[in-house]
Amino acid sequence: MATEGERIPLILDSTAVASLFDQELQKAFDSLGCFNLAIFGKTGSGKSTLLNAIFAQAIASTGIGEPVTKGLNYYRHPNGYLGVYDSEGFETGTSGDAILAGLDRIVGKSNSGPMDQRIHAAWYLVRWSDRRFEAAQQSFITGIAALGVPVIIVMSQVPVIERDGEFEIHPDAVAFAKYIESLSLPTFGDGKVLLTNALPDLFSNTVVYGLQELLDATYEVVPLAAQTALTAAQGVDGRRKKDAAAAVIKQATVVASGIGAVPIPIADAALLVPNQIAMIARITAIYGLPRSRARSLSIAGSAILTGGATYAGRYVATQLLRFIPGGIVAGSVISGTVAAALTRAIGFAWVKVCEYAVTLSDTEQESFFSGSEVKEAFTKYLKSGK
Ligand SMILES: Nc1nc2c(ncn2[C@@H]2O[C@H](COP(=O)(O)OP(=O)(O)OP(=O)(O)O)[C@@H](O)[C@H]2O)c(=O)[nH]1
Ligand SMILES: [Mg+2]
Repeated sequence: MATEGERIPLILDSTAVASLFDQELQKAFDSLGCFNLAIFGKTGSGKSTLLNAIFAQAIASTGIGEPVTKGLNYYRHPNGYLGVYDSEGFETGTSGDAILAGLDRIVGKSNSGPMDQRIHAAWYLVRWSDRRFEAAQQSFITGIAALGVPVIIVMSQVPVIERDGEFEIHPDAVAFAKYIESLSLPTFGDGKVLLTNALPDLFSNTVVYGLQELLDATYEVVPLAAQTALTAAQGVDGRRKKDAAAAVIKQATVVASGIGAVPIPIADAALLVPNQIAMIARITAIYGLPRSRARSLSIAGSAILTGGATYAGRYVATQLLRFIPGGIVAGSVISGTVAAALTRAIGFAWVKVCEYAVTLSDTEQESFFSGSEVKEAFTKYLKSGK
């Protein structure tokens, strides 16, 4: 980041910009840390399905998995911000005891280590149609809670029908949840049961339900240090991503107004670029983009950076400033205010690009970022955002 009086090399050539972006993206992912979730529930209860719905990406198929203890695999997302302990094929009883013993070791070890190695939360899934909640399940949940890991009880695959904006939840599921709640287990909300359905079912009119509530509950139990990573990893709550991005933009505008405190000639608008690239990289990371690490190069190499931030630097002189009050200052210089406004405009245009990109499938996303589409979208948002 530049301070007054410091000389910054002008980096307008595409290779330098691309490699700077790559470094900044790596830094951005690193500074997010990692949110670690443990997920339990009998085989078929819907663990993998729920994970895919909340994190909007198949963690088990994209992440690198390794068995950490008997009955428990650990997957780390390639972008680094999400770790999942998945108890695939889990049954209660002796295998539950073995997992608890293993967890005890993991938790004991990680609690003395860095924050991003701890287990920050556990979801325990009960499939509504099981209609039975065994003593072994109860003692397993109590066991995890006793390790100091906050547990959230989730009822899964609950049939929910939406009619005129009202949700009809299967009454048997409600009654089953009430029963479990009456046990007042040592979990989130004193044994509260969150009802969810992670897959829409056209045949029975069942809609996706309860994901936002589960996410909100998770934020409540997760330490602040892991919340930024959770914001990047989750794919349900766009508001939280946008707020995090807005905070990044705010910081970057402060830096930009510092750079412009000594008014800079329009031709030197590129002085603002390194700061803008860092901002764009941090926003990109908050949106969990690119979904696969292998794709970061195609983003960096894409026209957005050479044609994006630097382009905007030049664009400033011709178009954008006309729409910013006091934009063209006597002698064609950019003031601190204008530098800030420009950086802000770039930040929010990039947020829109990211908001759009996360709605795309993996293949669509890849072609979006590697073609000219991304640049066109960015330019469009930049012009419409003034
Ligand atoms: N309708 C509906 N079906 C679901 C839901 N969750 C899971 N299923 C279905 O239930 C089956 C099992 O789901 P999984 O997510 O694989 O279950 P799991 O807990 O990961 O199972 P294991 O990995 O074997 O322990 C799949 O056929 C899913 O499509 C849900 O919320 N709604
Ligand atoms: Mg599974």
